[in-house]
This record gives sequence, C-alpha cells and structure tokens, in this order.
Amino acid sequence: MPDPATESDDRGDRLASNPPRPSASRRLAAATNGWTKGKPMTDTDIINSAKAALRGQRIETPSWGYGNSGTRFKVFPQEGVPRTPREKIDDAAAVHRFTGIAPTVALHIPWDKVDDYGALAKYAADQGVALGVINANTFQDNDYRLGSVTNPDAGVRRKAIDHLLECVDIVDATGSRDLKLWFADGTNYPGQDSIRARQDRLAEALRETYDRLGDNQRLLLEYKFFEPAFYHTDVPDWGTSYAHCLELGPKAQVVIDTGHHAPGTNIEFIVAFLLRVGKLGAFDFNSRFYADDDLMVGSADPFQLFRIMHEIVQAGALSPDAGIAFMLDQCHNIEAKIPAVIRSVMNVQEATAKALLVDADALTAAQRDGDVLTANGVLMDAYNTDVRPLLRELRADMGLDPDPVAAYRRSGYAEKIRTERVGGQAAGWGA
Ligand code: RM4
Ligand code: MN
Repeated sequence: MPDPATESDDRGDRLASNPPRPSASRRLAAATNGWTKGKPMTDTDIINSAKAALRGQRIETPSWGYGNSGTRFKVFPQEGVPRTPREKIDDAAAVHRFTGIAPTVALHIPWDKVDDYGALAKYAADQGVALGVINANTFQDNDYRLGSVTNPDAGVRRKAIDHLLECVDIVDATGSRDLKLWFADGTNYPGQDSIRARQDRLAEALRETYDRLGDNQRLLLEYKFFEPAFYHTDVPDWGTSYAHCLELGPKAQVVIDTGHHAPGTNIEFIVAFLLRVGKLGAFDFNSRFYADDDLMVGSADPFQLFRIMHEIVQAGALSPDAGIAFMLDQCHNIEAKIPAVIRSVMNVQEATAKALLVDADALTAAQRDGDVLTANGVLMDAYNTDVRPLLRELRADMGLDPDPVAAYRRSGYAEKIRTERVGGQAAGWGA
C-alpha cells in the first residue's frame, strides 16, 4: 500500500494507483515555484486558501510577557523592560509591526491597573494595537492564603468577587470582549477544607460575575491541575471548567492553557470535544517540559501544537469570526523578551500553516475507508512540510519583512528601549 508519508521513491507507484494528487510539500512548491502546470486546480486552491487564512489569523500577546519574570529561585532582570502598561503596549505594538498578526494585547489586573482605561485603549489604538482579554488576579494578596472565591471566609470571598466585578468594569471601559479567570484556589492537605463546599462557593462567585456581563461579553474559565495548591485544585481540569461553564450559560467558555495538563494528556482531544459543543473560548499558548514552565509555545513539542491547530482548522475555528481567542501566556526568563514573543507568534503561525496544508479530502477518504496508514500519512505529510518559504512569501505580500526576528534586531528598537527605559520600577514578578 502506498504510504504518503514517504514522498520520494515510491511516488511512481502511488501515482499509478491514485489520482495525481501532489503531497503537501509539492503543493507548496507549486505555489512558490509555479509548478502548478497540469496539476489539479484544487492544489493551488489549497495554497491560496491557506494563505488567506494565515493572513486573517490573529494571535494575542500577554502584557506580562514583556515584564521581568523568573522562577521562585531568581528573577534575572533585563534592560529595557517596560515600567508602565503603556510601555508594555509599545512592546506589543512592536511585535505586531514585525509579525502583522498580533494586533491585540491582553491585560492583567492589577498589574496593568490605570486610572483611565479609555485613555489606555486610545493609546493602544494610536500604537496600532487594541486591548484584548482582561485577566483577573486573585492570587497575590495575603488574604488569599486559603483561596480567593473558594476561601472559607465569606469576607475574603466578597473581596475576590468584587475584584472580578471590577474586571468586568474594565472589560467595559477598554472595549474588550472577554474576562479571563484563573484561580490559584485549592488545598494542600486532605481534610484542609471541604472540596464540595468549595465547589459551591466557586459556582456562586462565577454566577455573580457572569450575571454582571454585558450581552457581548464572555467569561473564560481556565483550569490547571496543580500549583500553587498541591493536594487539590478547585478548577483542575477541562471537565470541571466545562461543567461550570455549562451551568452558567452561553457566555461562559473554557480556556485551554497548554501548560496546565499532566504529562501525556491528549490536548487535541480536549480541543475537539469543546469545539464540538461550542464551549472552547480561548487558548493560553505556551510550552512546558515539566510543570507550568510558560516557555515559548511550540518549542518543546511543535507536533502537539500542529495537532491542536489541525483540530481548529478542521472545525473551521481559525478565523476571528469563530470567536476563539488565541493568546500567548508566557514569560521569558532568560531570553530576550520581544524577539521571543515574535518567535512564539511565528511558531503558532507555522503550526497553523501546516494544519492548513492537510489534504482534508484525502484524509476524510482514508478515514472513511479505514485506511489507517494513509490517514496518518496524510497528516504527517502536512506536518513534515517546510512552510517557511510560504510564510516568507505571505509576509512579503503583507508588506512585512519575511524574517520578523531579523527585522526586529535590525530595527534598533531594542537599543532604543534600553536607553530610554532607565530608572523607575521595571514591570515584573519581582520575586
Ligand atoms: C496562571 C494562569 C493565568 C495567567 C497567570 C499569569 O498560571 O496561566 O492564565 O494569567 O498565570
Ligand atoms: Mn494561563
């Protein structure tokens, strides 16, 4: 049986028994080298529609990714790090200038607290970007030692809920659409608190927040299976998040943070499941080796990222109209931050390009025929395609430099912020 995964020597046999359907990399060559002559139109169509989809792709960057960060052992400060929300917006705007597909920046409250959010939104617009998802923070106050919205103390719960409501006000003021919630809540010891009562408290807090949302606003609920609580977490997994979102209503959706799963978890299954039921609201993209490392997305396991994007593409959920917020949730502890964010955006873009090159017709046919190896081969063929020439061409079409990282390095922006941002308090965890 022909195996499309090996696209070289057995090609003659394949072409003899199958219609002349070029592999993904040959289709790509067709688009970039004018190889289309005599080949089915559909192949060029795949390339063109891939390019159109890539042109419309949107990836949101996190304001906190531009600040100093580190581990609990050490934060290594960097020069030129932003000191204010406006300076973080400047950096996000720089990433967008070089990538062309990162026009929004997520804020974290209170890290990005300002007096006038309307003015901040206007400032962002003047820099060529918009403010995106508003992230609440109920994990850094002394009061939250035993939890925030699930704390046994009603007064602490009230304080946490008030913060969530304040964040909805900020969603209003910034013109954003989404409020994103991640809770550090949980317990460290069996018996420490009632797991079940904490679920009731969580449901109450979510309900009050949900009811405060405007018609076009959403509550996005993130999950994480451990840390900082280690015995149990109150929203440990997608099932818990999904159940709460279902109970809340249509404006509540699940956030998948790729770093928040146990090793070996099949994240693309979660993506497929939630897409099918209309409950996938957003991604927090990053890469992990061991824990919640928040390293550059696609760096450890680009194949996993491809498999995730394949589910997105197959479900027609890539376009911004589908309503899924594709965000990065990363920190750059030892590497230069802005080029690392640029690289991360490109990693998502590359995985997406490969997913767009999957020959969906061939895949469906192989799946229908129960042809396991061909089906897997179709997927691998797309994954093994070098999409960098296509993306370079796309960027040139978009009026961008084909090599965003090199263009950033040449731009002088890094030197500029290094000399300008002297004094003041650099943004960061400050650990
Ligand atoms: C959390 C979670 C949230 C992010 C914070 C900074 O672990 O992933 O999404 O807002 O980190
Ligand atoms: Mn996250």
